[in-house]
Amino acid sequence: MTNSRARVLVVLGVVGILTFGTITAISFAQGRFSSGLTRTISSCGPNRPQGTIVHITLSDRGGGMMGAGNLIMVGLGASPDSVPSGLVTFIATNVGALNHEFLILPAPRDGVGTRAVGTDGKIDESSSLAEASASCGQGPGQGISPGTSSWVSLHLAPGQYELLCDLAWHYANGMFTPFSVR
Ligand SMILES: [Cu+2]
Repeated sequence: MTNSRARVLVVLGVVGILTFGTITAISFAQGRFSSGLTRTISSCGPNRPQGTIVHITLSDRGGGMMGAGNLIMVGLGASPDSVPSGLVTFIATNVGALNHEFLILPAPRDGVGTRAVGTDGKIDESSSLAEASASCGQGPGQGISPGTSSWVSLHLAPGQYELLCDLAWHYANGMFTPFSVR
């Protein structure tokens, strides 16, 4: 190999490395190499949250068809799960890929998770005390879409409560948690 040809190859190699590096950097900047598992959570919430703040996390690893016999992984967590009586603001954030909602009801006599589920996959909501199911909004709505929050405030007396999501089959698949007011 002549000296000049070797020099040309070295230059081409350097140009190639620089080009690859630039494309890689641009791709990272554009998020092309992101795992796809990270979900952008919008920062919407109440302007001036009142009373005790409870953060509700609505999650799933679901998808696909839902029905009486189909299992989906759904979950509902509350932090904290016990508060003093009085005004409480629940801020429910959907970190999953499915729509969800948030309801609070007095705990059933036989304990959380024991409500009857109808053929439509839902429970009897008639004793619901409050609902947050608006995407980036307060109170009832069309469901909390992935990556958004909904919130609701209410006065709670001491007692045992159940927090849940009543979209079809979510309760049946475990989307509930106990909550106590002391
Ligand atoms: Cu749900």
